[in-house]
Amino acid sequence: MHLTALSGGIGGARFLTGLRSILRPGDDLTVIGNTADDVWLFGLKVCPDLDSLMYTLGGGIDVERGWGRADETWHAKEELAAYGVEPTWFGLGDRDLATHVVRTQMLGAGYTLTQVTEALCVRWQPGVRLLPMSDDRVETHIVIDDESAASGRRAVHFQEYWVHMRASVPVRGVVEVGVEQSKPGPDVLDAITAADAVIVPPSNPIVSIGTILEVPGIREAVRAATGPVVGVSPIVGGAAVRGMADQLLGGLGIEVSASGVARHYGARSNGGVVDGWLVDERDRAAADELSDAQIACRAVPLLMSDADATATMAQDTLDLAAELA
Ligand code: GDP
Ligand code: FO1
Ligand code: CA
Repeated sequence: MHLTALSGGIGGARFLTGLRSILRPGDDLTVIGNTADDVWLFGLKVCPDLDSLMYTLGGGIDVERGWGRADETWHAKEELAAYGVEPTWFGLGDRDLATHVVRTQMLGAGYTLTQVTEALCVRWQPGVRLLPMSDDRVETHIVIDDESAASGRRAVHFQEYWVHMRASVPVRGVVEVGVEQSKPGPDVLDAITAADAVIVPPSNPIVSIGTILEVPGIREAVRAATGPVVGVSPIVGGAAVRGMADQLLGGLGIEVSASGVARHYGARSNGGVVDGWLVDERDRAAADELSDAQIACRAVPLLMSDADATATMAQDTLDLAAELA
C-alpha cells in the first residue's frame, strides 16, 4: 500500500510514528511537510516542521518539547546573546545548529530544499520519504492589531507571533507570503494522486495543513486523488491538545470543535478535501453533524498518550480509509 500524509511538525510527527509502526512489508509512506514556519535566522535556514518530522521519526527529537534535539546544550545561543545579536527569543540549540548549517550550506551550493532534506534524512533514516511541500520560499505571517500603524494592523512572522509573543494577542488574519508564486516540490503531486490513501494527521488545520493545501496544485491534487482522504481531528473536547490552533481558528471565525475543523476542510464530494474524519470519543456528537456535510465520521480515542495509543489511532485511520476505498 502506498500512503501519503500531509503534515505539520509536532502533532503530525507523533501521529506518523504510529502510522509507520503499523506499516506492513511492501507498504511505503510519503510525508509532505509544511515549510511555511521556516525562518532565516543568523544567516541560517531553519525548517521547524521538517526538522520535527525528521528528528521525531529518526529518534533524535527532544520528546518533551517536540522540537529540537534530545540532550541539547545552548552555548551558541548564549554566545549570540552575549554579542547582543537579535533575536534572543528564538533558541537554536548546539546540536540543532549543525542541521541548519548543513542545510544552508547545501542551499548555497545550489541544491533544492527537497534534495537537502533527502540528504539530511540519510543520517536520520526516518523510515518515510520526507518531501517539503515546496522548494520555494513561503512564510506564514500573522496579522495582529497595532494602534501605531496607519491601518491599525501589522503582520508578524509566524515564529514571532508564536515564540516571541506566545500567541498572546488575537489573530486578525493569516497571510501566506509567497504561496501564490510557489510550486509544489517535485514528486509532491504524484505522491498525492498515486496514493492508495491520503492521510491528514492531527496537525494545525490553518498554519500546517492549510498552508500545504494553498500551494498551487496541491489542493487540486488532493481533490483528484484516486484513494480516499482521511483526516484526524487536532481538536479534542473543544480545544487543541497543544499549540495555537484555538487562537487561529477562533481568530478566523472557524468553530473550535472537531466538527468545525472537518467542515472547514469540507467533503471531497462537495468541493472540499476529506472523505473521512476521526474525532475523539468525547466528540461523538460530531458524527451526526458531519453526515449532513457528507463526511464519514468515526469516534475513537484520539490522545497520543503513548506509542500503543498512537498506533491504534493510526490503525483506526487506515480502517476508515479501507471502508471508504
Ligand atoms: P506543529 O507544526 O508543531 O504545530 O504541529 P502540527 O501542526 O503537526 O500539530 C499541531 C496540532 O497537533 C495541534 O493543533 C494539537 O491540537 C494537535 N495534537 C497534539 N497532540 C495531539 C493528540 O494527542 N491528539 C490529537 N488529536 N491532536 C493532537
Ligand atoms: N519554539 C519555542 O517555543 N521556542 C524556541 O526557542 C524555539 C526554537 C526552535 C528552534 C528550531 C526548531 O526547529 C523549532 C523551534 N521551536 C521553538 C518550535 C517552533 O517554533 C514551533 O513549535 C513550530 O514552528 C510550530 O510548528
Ligand atoms: Ca508547524
